[in-house]
Amino acid sequence: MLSRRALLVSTPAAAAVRPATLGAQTSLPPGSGESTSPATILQLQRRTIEVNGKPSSVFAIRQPDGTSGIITEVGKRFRVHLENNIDQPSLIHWHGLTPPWQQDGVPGISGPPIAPGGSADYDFPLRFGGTFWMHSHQGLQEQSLMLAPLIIHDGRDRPGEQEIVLMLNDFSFTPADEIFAGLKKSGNGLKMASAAASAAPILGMARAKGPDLNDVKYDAFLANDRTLADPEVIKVEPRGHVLLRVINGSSMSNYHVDLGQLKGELIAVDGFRTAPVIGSRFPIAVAQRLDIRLTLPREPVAHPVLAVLEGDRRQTGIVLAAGVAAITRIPDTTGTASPALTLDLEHRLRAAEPLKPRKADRVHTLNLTGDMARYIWSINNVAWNKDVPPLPIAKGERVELMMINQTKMPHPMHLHGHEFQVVEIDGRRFPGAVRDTVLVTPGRRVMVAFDANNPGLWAFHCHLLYHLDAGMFTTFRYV
Ligand SMILES: [Cu+2]
Repeated sequence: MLSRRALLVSTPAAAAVRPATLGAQTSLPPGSGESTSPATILQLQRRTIEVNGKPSSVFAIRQPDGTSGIITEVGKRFRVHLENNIDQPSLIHWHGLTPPWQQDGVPGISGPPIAPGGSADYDFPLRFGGTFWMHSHQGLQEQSLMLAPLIIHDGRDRPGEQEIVLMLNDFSFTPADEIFAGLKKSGNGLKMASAAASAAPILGMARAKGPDLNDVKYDAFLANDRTLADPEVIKVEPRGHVLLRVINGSSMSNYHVDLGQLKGELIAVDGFRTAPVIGSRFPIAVAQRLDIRLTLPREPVAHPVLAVLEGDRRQTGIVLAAGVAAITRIPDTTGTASPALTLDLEHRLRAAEPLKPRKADRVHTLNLTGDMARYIWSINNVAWNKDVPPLPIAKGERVELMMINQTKMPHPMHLHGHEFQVVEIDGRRFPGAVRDTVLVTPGRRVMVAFDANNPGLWAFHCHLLYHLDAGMFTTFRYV
């Protein structure tokens, strides 16, 4: 008999909310979970942060010693005991990892949420290293910072290199459910009405009138929980080497990371290595990560590392202080608005370890659709509900997903449980980046390929939190 240790949710209340689709939770293969290293304890907590001089109650995912999230190593097992210490159900998704499907942390798909006071255990091998993160997939908790870094060290870490994690978040004093209600009531409806547009946008319109960005107006943008009024200042060495791990943990906001005078070497996206790209400005969509290697100049200077909201002047960031350097106040708006994110970098990225070339066994066309006036977001005009059947694929197949954005908003599309490779943009084939979240900008067509090597029921969705909640979500299933 297999042991039943895949995901043990320890409260009866939680067990009552099992997902119907694939039945009860199953087990890990025999022999797994035999590691003798103790599980890392992670606790879902409430905490108070101060934003713009005002206190705000938000969430945290922390170890008992206060460490946010997890730093571990490739080759080790991901052994975690997750305790829900908040007063509402929750479940955490290990974004970018490839666990057995029952441990993927999507309520109603992978398993039930953990009831208040309950806990769950996770145990699976870490197949690859890189910059990942974890976040709640329950309701709108992610907006209240129920998220943390998940860093897996591997051979890319150079000796003597200083590692800096930069977590980006959008922040509002308005509760997330009120934000969502506001979007449904008036948000995009007004914008669309004023543009005299129909509720069924077409490709040509999306291109002709320009994108529709930032449908939530945030009170602040955070870099490691702080704004530029009081940014985190990190000591670095003149001539020192830094590996900057940028995580866009925002609910709705895409940015350009701006290194100012510094030139960085982008070496990985979403944890997966790419051929290096040198630059001082890199786009990062919601849920994506960038690994950027920096070499600091010899002069003692303070180097701001900023993230500028797309299509907007607002920014956030941290300061790298090399030696004894004067630190001047950085305004939270730039002089000129940042452009919308494009697919230019995506076109240029080349995977360091691409998928083996192979013809697709199956292609799914996924039209990204929406009714902006009613704030309903959908895939192939179907807004997710529990009766939507999973898309079929079969074990061992090479699957290609053709995503066609028929809306005026950009959608960062995320596949759970598998890494994919970007293989085509607007009909042009190329061996692009391996990653787990790709931005599909308005009117564009992006194709990704993946190998169906992790059977189960898997989520695929737009990572903009309110689009996801409004229905731009579907599933794949195979055994
Ligand atoms: Cu979306």
